[in-house]
Amino acid sequence: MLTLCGFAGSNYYNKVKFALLEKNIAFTEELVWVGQTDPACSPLGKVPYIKTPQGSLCESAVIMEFIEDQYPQNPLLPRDPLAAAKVRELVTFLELHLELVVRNLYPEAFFGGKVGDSAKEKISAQLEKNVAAFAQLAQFSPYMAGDSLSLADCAAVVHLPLVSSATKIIYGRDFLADLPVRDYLKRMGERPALQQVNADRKANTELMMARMKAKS
Ligand SMILES: N[C@@H](CCC(=O)N[C@@H](CS)C(=O)NCC(=O)O)C(=O)O
Repeated sequence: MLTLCGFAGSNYYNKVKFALLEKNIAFTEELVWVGQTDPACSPLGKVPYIKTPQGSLCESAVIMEFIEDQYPQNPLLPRDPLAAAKVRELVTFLELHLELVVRNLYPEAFFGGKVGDSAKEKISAQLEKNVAAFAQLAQFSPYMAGDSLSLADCAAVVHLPLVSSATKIIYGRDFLADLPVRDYLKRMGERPALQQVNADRKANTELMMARMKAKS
């Protein structure tokens, strides 16, 4: 049996969890907060990581590829190599060019910290450019990479809401407003797997905030 380790407030944790649920793979969850990770499983102390009877794995993109290879049912990658690479291309844009950029705003957007004005300007310019590039690749028809659910949707459903909410909070404008993201997320929100992920995320986020408050 596979164990998913981390916490349900984490977007990268939820990407893996959504894939496991959609693929109907049996798994258990182990609640591990940042600071409590097992260094043998996650040398950088990040979540998620997984434990399998054969060994552990960290880095969500690597975990997703392993899951696809190990459990071929309900595939999240097309068989055609170029189509599969187009899915990975979208995941790279979602993570490297959107989420990792907008992540620099989280301290102020969500955790009561402060981000400097010059950093905000830099992030805004970078996001502007990266969102326009992402818009050229994303299909929303009805899924991120076309007519079937893929790894790109697993990434999109967890990262896009953060891009929208962080930019709205910091700049007063949703940088994804011109893309059909709201309709897409509404459609995806009809899936039981995403309903479960989101319900668990809300409960865990409250727990995380209470923990942070108790520590400060
Ligand atoms: N590249 C990593 C990113 C994971 C990540 O950033 N996780 C966050 C939680 S959402 C974390 O563990 N942060 C703690 C840290 O970076 O020390 C992945 O895809 O798994």
